[in-house]
Amino acid sequence: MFPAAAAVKKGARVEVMRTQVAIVGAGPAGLVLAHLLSRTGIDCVVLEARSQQYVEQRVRAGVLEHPTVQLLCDTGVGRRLQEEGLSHRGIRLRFDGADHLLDFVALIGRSITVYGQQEVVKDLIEARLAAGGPVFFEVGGVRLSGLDTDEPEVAFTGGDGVERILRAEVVAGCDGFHGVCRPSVPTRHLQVFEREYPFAWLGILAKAAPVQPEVTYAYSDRGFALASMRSTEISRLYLQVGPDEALDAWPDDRIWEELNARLALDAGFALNEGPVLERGVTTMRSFVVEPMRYGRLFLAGDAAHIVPPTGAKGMNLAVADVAVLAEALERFFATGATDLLDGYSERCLRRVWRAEHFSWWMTSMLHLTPGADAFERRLQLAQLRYVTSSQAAAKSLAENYSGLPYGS
Ligand code: RFL
Ligand code: PHB
Repeated sequence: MFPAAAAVKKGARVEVMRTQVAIVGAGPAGLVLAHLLSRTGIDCVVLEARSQQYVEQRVRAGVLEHPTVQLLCDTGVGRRLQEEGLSHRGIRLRFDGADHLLDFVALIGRSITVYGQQEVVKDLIEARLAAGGPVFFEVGGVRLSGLDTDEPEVAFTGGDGVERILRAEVVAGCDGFHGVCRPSVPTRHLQVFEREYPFAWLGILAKAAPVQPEVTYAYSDRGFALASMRSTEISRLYLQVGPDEALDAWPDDRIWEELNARLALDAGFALNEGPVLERGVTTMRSFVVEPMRYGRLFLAGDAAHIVPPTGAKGMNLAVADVAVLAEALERFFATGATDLLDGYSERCLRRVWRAEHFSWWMTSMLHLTPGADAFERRLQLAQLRYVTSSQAAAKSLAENYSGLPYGS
């Protein structure tokens, strides 16, 4: 970081700092970007509203695509992921009382890895702090200004109560769907594309050994269920519920009973049950803003787009965005050329829209839409039978799920 200077503003002490890239948000997008930039000697400062402990414990995604795993391993933050991550050959689709394995390795030669998002976050924070890179946790009052100039600024209050101004050449808006970066862009400069779904996911983390060997998506007359895991001892399980579902309505017994009913197999199936360690309800939404840039502000990850979690794409898209952004910034700071920065939004959006389609398609195929008639149900079953019996259709699912190459 460049040396901080002290200035006096309206009687209060304001610390002015300089950096090349101000990164707002220490989720996967912000932390991977900071990691990639630091490796090429680009100075950056990360600002995070929550505490370190909070971001390291926030239970979210679990499936890493092949390109995400490759990027983390190739850039030196994949040691624990390789040791503790569960490498899976594919996924299972469960319907008609039977399991249908989609073996991605056999279909397209690529696997996926189950490794919790908070573990990725922990690994990245550890790497950043070990490299002496600044991360300001528990910041408040983040305000962006000068985005349409060459000297944007981010004002914030540090966790220590000190008012600070961060002067940068570029701001990376990695602050998620509810952050401040996207709303800092004048609305006439952004076009919003959006879908809400008439259901949500109730998710639990349980101290119970997973029974099924792969992540299993179940289509049933009672609604969708998903059986995933975090380790050989910890299960991650989800149930489709109403969009405004109250958690209180779901005592543990009801959750286990409903999961077992939706995951039933003709040959018999029962989950291992155990203490519920964490629970929450997630609403389902598709959302994209175009372009992913305004002046010197570049939006990445959930700040720019949201997918319903059925395709396991959200975190992977966040990593893909910042891989593209890091390459563009590297060129910009090395040569002053803006061509890659100018192409950032378009390049990301091609891949984003492919993932949006895949996530919407998986969601539509697997969930019970309230009020759906027999025609819609027959269409869903026809599609499920097709993707599990046609090599061509199975390959298409495998290619999308395991992750398309960056820039495609
Ligand atoms: P994040 O992770 O939301 O990080 C944004 C960070 O910005 C901070 N922040 C601010 N910091 C400073 N100032 C402000 N004003 C700020 N406002 C916010 C926040 O505290 C936070 O730390 O966004 P990012 O980095 O773009 O990463 C996106 C992913 O987190 C998200 O897409 C995934 O979790 C989505 N997702 C899944 N993605 C996958 O790739 N595979 C999966 O299997 C998968 N499963 C899931 C999911 C998301 C889920 N939920 C809970 C939404 C399953 C679920 C249930
Ligand atoms: C998870 O393990 O949390 C998970 C797996 C697959 C999904 C979403 C979440 O599609």
